Amino acid sequence: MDKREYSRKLFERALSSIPGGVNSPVRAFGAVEGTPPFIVRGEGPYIYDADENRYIDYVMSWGPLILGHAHPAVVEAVERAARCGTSFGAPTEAEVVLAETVKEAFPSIDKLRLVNSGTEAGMSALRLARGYTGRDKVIKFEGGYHGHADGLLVKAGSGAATFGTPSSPGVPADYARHTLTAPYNDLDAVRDVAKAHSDDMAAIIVEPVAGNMGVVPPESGFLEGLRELCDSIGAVLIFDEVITGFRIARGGAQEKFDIRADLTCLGKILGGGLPLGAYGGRAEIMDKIAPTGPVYQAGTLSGNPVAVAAGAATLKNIDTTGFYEALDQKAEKLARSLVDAANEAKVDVTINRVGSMMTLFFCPPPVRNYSEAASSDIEQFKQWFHAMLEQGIYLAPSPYEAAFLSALHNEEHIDITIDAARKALDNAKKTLIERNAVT
Ligand code: KE4
Repeated sequence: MDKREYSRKLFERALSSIPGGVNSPVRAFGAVEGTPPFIVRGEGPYIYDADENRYIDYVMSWGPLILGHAHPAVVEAVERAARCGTSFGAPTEAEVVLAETVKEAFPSIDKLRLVNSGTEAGMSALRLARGYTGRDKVIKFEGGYHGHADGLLVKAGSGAATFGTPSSPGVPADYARHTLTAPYNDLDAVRDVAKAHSDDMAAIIVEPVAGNMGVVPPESGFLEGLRELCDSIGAVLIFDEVITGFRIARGGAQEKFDIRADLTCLGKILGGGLPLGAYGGRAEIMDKIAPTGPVYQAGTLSGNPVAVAAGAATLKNIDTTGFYEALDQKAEKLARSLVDAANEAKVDVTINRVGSMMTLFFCPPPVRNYSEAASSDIEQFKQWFHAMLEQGIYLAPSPYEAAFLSALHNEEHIDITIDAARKALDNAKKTLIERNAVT
């Protein structure tokens, strides 16, 4: 019996009207093959697909749903806002209140601008850093993702060349060349690249905990080294906290590691599952943004009252005593139990975890940068992914993503996940044995 018959039919239909049948590439299951379940609803830690299969969800819409799916307070706030009108294109008090709430959580933010996505936040922060410094060059890190703006779809240049080359057709090489790249956690490499262009360095943009090469924490001194480097060459330090903001602590990585960025990008949890992003930072930089300054950025639906209501309700409901401690304890139990299960199955894995975001890599430790993440066994990951999906555990369909817990994942969900993992890891081990037998 085809457990996902209706999803298959929907996918076939979708392919005729939407590129890849999806509205964001990773959803198409390209990295893991097979048909993506079409989801009809979510509730707490669960999602339900078009064939009424239920899954414990660890994607949580790629991070935003730290309160779980369809949290009553968020749904009620959205309903209440929508009844007053869905958009005005004019200032509202709710936007001011949300901005003040974000400033309380992020002391490095004097002023912020609401936008509609993490991509807009990264794109705008980049333009602002260039406008503020009058310089062109930006450093990003291999495996770092900051949305799909042209200046950030750049990969390491070939060989010794530090100049970035487009990671997508459609990005002019002349533009990509201003984005330089270096390996994550490699301060010497960053210093070399920055010093080679020190008179033209506008910014360094970094995920303070990487989430898009899988979870890779900053090694001790890495973020502090970037802070010192930016101060020494007059570049803007941009922390892309679209994932980490309100995830690993209320004040994100800046709170957790006690460090201040010059500009911060936010998204995901900020919008509670609705389209909302933000960028903010020191007033002397933010005042360069129109209409107070010459750097242009705008948006029809920026600060949209319905999205702001969802975000405000989310930030209010995570602002409770012990919220992160409880979440992190469950994440620690899950990570520890997964390592134990892999050791019992004699499968080499690395688990990188910061708070309630984690990634299981099929390779021995350590995983400190993109090239080490890319050395993990993709075939084993595919087996693992599908074995977990068949048991009702919904993981990110890519080895380079994070798993996220919500406040509504409880001990029982964790235990069910561990039981499923034990079976899935046995599958992964059999794959390894069969493959080794063949080779
Ligand atoms: P959005 O434009 O997708 O809202 O945000 C872009 C972005 C910016 N910065 C970081 C650190 C991010 O992780 C993202 C988006 N994350 C991906 C998954 N890792 C979103 C999923 C997708 O692209 O479908």
